[in-house]
Amino acid sequence: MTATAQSGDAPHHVLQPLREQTIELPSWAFANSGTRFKVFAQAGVPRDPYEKIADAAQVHRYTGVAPRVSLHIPWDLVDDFADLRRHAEDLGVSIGAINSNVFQDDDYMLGSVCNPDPTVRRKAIDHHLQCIEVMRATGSTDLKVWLADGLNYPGQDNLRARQERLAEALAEVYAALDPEHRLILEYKFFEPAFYATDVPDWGTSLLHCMALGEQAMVVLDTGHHAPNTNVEFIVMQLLRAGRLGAFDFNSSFYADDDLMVGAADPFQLFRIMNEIVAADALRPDSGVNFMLDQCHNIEAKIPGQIRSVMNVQEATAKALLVDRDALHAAQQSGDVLSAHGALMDAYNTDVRPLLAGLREEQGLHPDPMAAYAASGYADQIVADRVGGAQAGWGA
Ligand code: AOS
Ligand code: ZN
Ligand code: ZN
Repeated sequence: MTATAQSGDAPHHVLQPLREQTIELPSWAFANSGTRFKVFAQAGVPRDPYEKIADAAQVHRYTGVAPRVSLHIPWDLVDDFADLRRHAEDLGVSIGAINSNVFQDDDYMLGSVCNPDPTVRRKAIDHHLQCIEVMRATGSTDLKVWLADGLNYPGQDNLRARQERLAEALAEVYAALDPEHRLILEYKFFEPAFYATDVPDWGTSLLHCMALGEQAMVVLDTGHHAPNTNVEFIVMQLLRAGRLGAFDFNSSFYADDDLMVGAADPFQLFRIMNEIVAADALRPDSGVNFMLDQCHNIEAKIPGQIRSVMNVQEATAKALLVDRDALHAAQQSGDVLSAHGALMDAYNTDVRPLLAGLREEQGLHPDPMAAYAASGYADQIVADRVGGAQAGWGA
């Protein structure tokens, strides 16, 4: 039997966090993307950063919980970032994290800030300083750093020397931050390098963040772990350390699949959100930025993002429904099955009516997917966005 939760019955401690929750969307999710084998172009895809933000604003319009858009530099480079910021604000959204990109130039073949060549390191550091300027112009507060640096072969470079170069570069970038800025450092266990990655795991990211200072935090991309890694344990540990800066949510069957969050393993997403709720880290001032990092290769992009946002909301609602008193009592008395049952009862609750009720309370359509489909926006962009180069996953 599936229990159903309705918004009318749900207590304040379940409803209020859901009303306050926000999820940040990646600009690149709206552009054409694919694998290294093929990019399937879709009609109506944005031709520039302005159109990517317009599409992101549609996701916010129908879900009510996605008010920020992360940018990627230089993919989202424009002449006037203050103008791009105004454009976003006119559409009811704001600019979120600024993602640096030190992986697509030929210069970076042997790495960026870890490269043995100091001129390449200088170029990579300068790019991050440019990203901080973009943050100032757009009102962004998060500089998100993901480095493709690494080695393909043992002996290719000195592992320890690369860590020293990394620390030195991060320190220079960190020193340029404004007081309200954060540097959020993402880790990834492999790809594009296959032998050793310079920021491969949460421990390495955390060590660098701790050396930098309190404005440095770890980014946890859910697809950046070996299969079967207990990701919620990492979430808990980073929360304990006060250093979980952000998520890059997506789902993964094998590696960095960048599929819609909650598609591969909705139970894992619930377990992650359960640790967030248990640590009271859903609060908007908790410092955790709930971002998506996805690429929609074969599915439509705007509804793909809407579905992802809804999946995060559903996992959050289920985590909020966990009977914490019963769970604690069962844990304290060593009642293994009741403790596990407290989690499973919440996970198996159908929270869709509860979320539909909350949307109606906010003047939104209860079904964002249906409301978007009925809006005519998808046909409109196909008609409008003809000519010009479509923005791809990349420049
Ligand atoms: C790369 O694997 C990372 O997930 C980064 O977050 C990256 O910047 C993003 O996927 C856009 O390429
Ligand atoms: Zn990521
Ligand atoms: Zn990734």
